[in-house]
Amino acid sequence: LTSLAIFPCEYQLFRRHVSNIANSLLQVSFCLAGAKISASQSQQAETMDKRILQELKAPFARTETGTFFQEQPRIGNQYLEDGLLQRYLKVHLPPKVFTEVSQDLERFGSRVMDEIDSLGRECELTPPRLQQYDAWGRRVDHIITCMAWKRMKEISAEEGLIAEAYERRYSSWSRVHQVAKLYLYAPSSGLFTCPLAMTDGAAKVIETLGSLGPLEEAFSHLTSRDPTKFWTSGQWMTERKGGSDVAGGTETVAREQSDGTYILHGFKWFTSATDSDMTLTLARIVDARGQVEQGSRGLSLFYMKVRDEEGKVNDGIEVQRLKEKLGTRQVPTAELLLDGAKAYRISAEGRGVASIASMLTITRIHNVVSAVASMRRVINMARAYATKRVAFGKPIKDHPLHTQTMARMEVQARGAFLLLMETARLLGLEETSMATEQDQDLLRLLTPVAKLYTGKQAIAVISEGLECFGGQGYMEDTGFAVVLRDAQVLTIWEGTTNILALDVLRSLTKSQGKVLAAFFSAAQEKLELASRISDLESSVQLIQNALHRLGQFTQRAGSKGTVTMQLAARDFAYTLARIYTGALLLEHAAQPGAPLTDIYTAQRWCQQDLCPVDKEERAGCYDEAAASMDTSFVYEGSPILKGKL
Ligand code: UCC
Repeated sequence: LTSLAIFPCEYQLFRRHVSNIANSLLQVSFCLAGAKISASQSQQAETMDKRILQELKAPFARTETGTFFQEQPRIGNQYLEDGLLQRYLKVHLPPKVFTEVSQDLERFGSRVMDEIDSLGRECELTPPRLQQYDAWGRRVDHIITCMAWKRMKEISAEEGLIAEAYERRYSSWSRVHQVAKLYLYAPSSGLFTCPLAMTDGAAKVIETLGSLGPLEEAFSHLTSRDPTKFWTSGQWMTERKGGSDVAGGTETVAREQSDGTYILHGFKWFTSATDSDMTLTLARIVDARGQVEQGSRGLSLFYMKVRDEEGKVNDGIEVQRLKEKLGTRQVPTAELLLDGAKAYRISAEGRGVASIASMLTITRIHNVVSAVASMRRVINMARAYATKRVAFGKPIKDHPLHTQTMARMEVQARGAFLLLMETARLLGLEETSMATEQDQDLLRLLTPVAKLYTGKQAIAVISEGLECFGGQGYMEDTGFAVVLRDAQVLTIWEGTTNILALDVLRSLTKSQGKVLAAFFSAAQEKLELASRISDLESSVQLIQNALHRLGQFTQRAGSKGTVTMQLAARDFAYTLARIYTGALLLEHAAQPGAPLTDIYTAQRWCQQDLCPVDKEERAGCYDEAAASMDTSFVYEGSPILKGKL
């Protein structure tokens, strides 16, 4: 017994054995003392010994924790595992570009698998922390990030994750290349995609405004492939009064200095990736009378360096605290006091929101990348698991109901993927001056549509995906739970679903309907090829029908008040997303040599309600009476409104 390694969990068993053996020894010593050992006593002792031995050999006894261990699903090369991505690139990219891009993505896919994925996990396990004071009591506001997070910054530069989009070596296809790379990277990036989104957005603003003065230096850092030079940028918009109503919520003021720079005073409530090197932010300029203009027209856009050469936060910026978030804990998100922080105005006075809008376009597209990529990753991992996990006598991949569930997730993820790529394609055209007016209008409309729709899809698909792993999907240490926690931000960051739905309406109003005309034409064009393929005919018909109903709805809505359109905004945006994605899937499935799976995806997508706005309107959901009833219904029993409705 002394040679046995006894662990705490076996302690009770051990105690039982010891007491049994002690009893046996007592009996033996008693016998040796004079009494004779009876045959039955010796038999009893033998049986007991056997039982002890049996117990020690039993499964889960001693140090054994059982003999079965589930084989872990492992990440493979995500480029090679993604047939749709490969087919998309092959169909759209010029052959030489396809060869080069494909080679790069295959190599990068290996790097994600072998190196980056474990770094991403380390970022999750070692979240950033804030050291506010040094040992001697001096205020330092040092945001401490882990080595893996720092390595992500170097890798981003080495891989040109921002540079690729601005070097334009593949002309308009550079954006598609960059987006495909980010799509492979995002779920393994430990959320480094957050600073990259804002870095890309800042580069875009600077390129749009013209990189003059200090912006020239900033642009070269943001788009550098040299890890020692590469900068990331923040985007400080949200203040205590809120992140949606930027015009109503911005209190930060900017005072011009004699050298033409400004000093800023204010409180930024939600600044993501606060370890960044620079930022773009909004503030109200104080005029000679000490007054500021309220509303959107009072906001201007400023560029600010956040840290000095040693990485120390600049004077005039105090980090109040790091936020405690549901997910995205890998990213340092801070509350900042601006107390005389030096900044450069980079927009015309009062053109802050309009100037930062190009950043919003980019960060919203990055949001779509993350949404689609995380759906894809969860499905791929669930697929790997289904081949290894056996239940009820066979691998779970052989249970049709399980596979059907995964097929439904696939349809969503594939549709969302094509919507992402379409947005990236249009952005690439716009940035290389190759976009037609229709392309530009479509990009303006599809950006908020894709952002709001894929964010919702991601949460649903990822939640379903976790279920594919049973209880293991719910465990933090498998690394799956974090995917769901992180996904929840996708519908909030860069504008909530309703704010984005209202942005869709803004694009309609501002363009006097041109964006919608572009939508109808582009969708029709995409259906052309598919309408000649018999397997796709009925799906084409469903999209045509939905387009017709959408057209009728917009005509009816035009003659009604603004309340109708506001109440319809979300369903309207969903309708645009479903119809356009259906058209994209059909166009893709109609390509020569397309596999049956592409046809099947398009057919399945088109089975859903493609025009929810029509159904809801016919049900009277957008009438003023319905709005009033919604209020009574939602606040029924509320102590605040009781009896006042
Ligand atoms: O979420 C945040 C944290 C950052 C994390 C980033 C990482 C994400 C990556 C994820 C990947 C992992 S910070 C902030 C979040 N907040 C928002 O996104 C803001 C949400 N609110 C809105 O979008 C609002 O609708 C506002 C702020 C745009 C509304 O402002 P206004 O001033 O009331 O709106 P106006 O008056 O309608 O528009 C002002 C001007 C107009 O141009 P002009 O003056 O020429 O007529 C608009 O056409 O701005 C123009 N504009 C736009 N232009 C407004 N929105 C857009 C747009 N989307 N595109 C083009």
